[in-house]
Amino acid sequence: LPAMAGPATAAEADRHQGKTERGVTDVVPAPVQAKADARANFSLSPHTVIRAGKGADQVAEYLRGLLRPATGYRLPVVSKSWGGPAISLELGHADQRVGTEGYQLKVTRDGVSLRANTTDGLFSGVQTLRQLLPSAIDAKTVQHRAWTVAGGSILDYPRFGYRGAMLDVARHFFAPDQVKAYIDQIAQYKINTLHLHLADDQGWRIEIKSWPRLATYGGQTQVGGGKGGYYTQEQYKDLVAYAASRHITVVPEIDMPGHTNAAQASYAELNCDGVAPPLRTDIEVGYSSLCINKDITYKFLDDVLREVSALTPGKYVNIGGDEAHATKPEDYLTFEKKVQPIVAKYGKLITGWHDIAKSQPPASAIPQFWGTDGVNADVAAAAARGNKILMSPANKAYLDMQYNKDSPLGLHWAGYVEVKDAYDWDPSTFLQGVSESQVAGVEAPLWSETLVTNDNIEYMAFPRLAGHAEIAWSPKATHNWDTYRVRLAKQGPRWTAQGIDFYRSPQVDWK
Ligand code: TNX
Repeated sequence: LPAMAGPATAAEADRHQGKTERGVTDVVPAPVQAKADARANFSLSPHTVIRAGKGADQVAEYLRGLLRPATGYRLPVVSKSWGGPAISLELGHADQRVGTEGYQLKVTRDGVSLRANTTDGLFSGVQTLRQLLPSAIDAKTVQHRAWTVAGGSILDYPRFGYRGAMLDVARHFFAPDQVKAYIDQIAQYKINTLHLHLADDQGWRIEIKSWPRLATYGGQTQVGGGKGGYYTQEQYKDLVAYAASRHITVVPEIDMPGHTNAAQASYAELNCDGVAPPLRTDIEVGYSSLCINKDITYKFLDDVLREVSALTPGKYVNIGGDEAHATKPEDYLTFEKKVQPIVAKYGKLITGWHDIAKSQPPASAIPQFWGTDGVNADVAAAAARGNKILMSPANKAYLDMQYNKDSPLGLHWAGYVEVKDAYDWDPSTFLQGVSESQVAGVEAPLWSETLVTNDNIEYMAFPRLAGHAEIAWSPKATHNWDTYRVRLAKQGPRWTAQGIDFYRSPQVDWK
C-alpha cells in the first residue's frame, strides 16, 4: 500500500485540522439521546469564559479546575458574558425529562450551553462535556494543541438513582488522599455514592470519641500485618466534604454482628467470655461475632451509630450484616431487631448486605444483593414488602474478582470477571422477583484483601467500573457490548492522561 499522506493518528489529525477524535455518541455512560453535528464543533481559546448562572458557581469552578491544567487558558468564571465564546452553565429552564440528576448539553460553533434543574445535573453534564474534548484535556501540564469540543446536542438522565462504588478501607487502609483520588476517578462516570467499608475483622478505621481504642488499637494493623491506620473525625468529615464537592454522597459502613474482630480485640467487654482476642491480619471470614445477649453491645452500637450518623450528612448508614456465621440464626434476628431502631433514632435510613433481608427491615431499608445466582427468597420477599434492592452480584459487580486466572491481584471465589462479564448483566432481570422499579441501583464493591496501592485499586476498578456506571446510568436500550467496547476503548487514553493504571483487557481494542 502507498504510504498515506497527512497525520498518522486521530489525535494528530485533531491537532492539525481542529477536528475531533470523538463525538457526542462516544460518551460513557451512554447518554439517553445524543445527536452529533460535525459542523457545530466549538474550540476553546484563551478568550473563552465560563458563564455561571445563579447557583452554578461551584460546578463552574470545578469545570475550570478540570480545563485549566492542560489548556493553560484562564477560563474565568463570570456571571455575564458579552457575546464572546463561552461555556454557559445554567440552572433551570431545562427539559422536564432531565429531572433532578439529568442535563441538556448543546455544542455550537459559538459555545457550549449546559442546563440542568440541579447542581447534580450540571455536574453530570460537565463530566459529559469533558469527554467531548480530546483526551489530552486530562493531562496535568499545558499541552499546545487545539481544544475542540465535539458538536451536537445531548439530553440525558439516569436510569437509577443509586450509582455506587464501595471501597474497603478496613482490610487495607487507604489514606484520605488515596480515597480522594478514587473519588475523582469514579465521579467522571456519574457515580453518586461512595460506600466506605470502615470496620472489619482486620481493622477499625474511624475515630469514635466514646470508644477511642477502636481506632487507636483496632486500627493499627491490616491484612498482611502492615501498619493500618484510621480517619480522625476531622479527616472523615473532610473526606465527606470532598466527596460532596464531586456530587458524591458517602455511606459509611460499620459491619456487624460479624466482621467485628478489630472491635472485639479493642474492648474485652464486647466478647461473651470477656476476653479480647488478638488482632487479626489474615483473610478468613465468618469467625467473629459481637455478644448478642450483653447490654454493653447495644450501648456500644448506640455510641458508634450516634457518632457516625452525626458525622454523615447523607441519609444512609450501612450496618453490614454479612457472613455472620459465628452468630446463631435466632441471635442474628434478635440483634437486628435491636440495632435497626438505633439507626432510625439517629435520623438515618439503613443499607446493609442482603443478609439483613431475613430480619424484615423497614421498607425504607436497602438490602444490597451480593449473591451470584438469580434466586434469593429473602431478597425477593423484601422487594415484595417494598424494600428497594441495591444490586452488586459478586460474579458481575465485584471489582476485587480476578479478571482471569493470571490476574496478579484479586480473589476468585465468585469466579473470574472479565470486562465483558462485568458489563453483560441487567440489574432488573438478574434476580427472580426483583424488577426494574424494585431496584435502587447498582454498586461496584472493591474489597481490599489483596490491594495495597492506588495503582492496585485502579487496576481492579478500571475498566470494569465504567461498565457498572453505564449499567446504572444508561437506558437499557443502549446496552450493547459491541458498541460499548468501542466507546470504552476511547476511554483508555483518558485514563492514561489521568495516570490511571488500568487493565488492558484483550477484549477491547485499546488505541
Ligand atoms: C465477601 S461480600 C465478603 C467480604 C470479602 C469479599 C471478598 C460480602 C458482603 N462479604 O467480607 O471481602 O467477599 O470478595
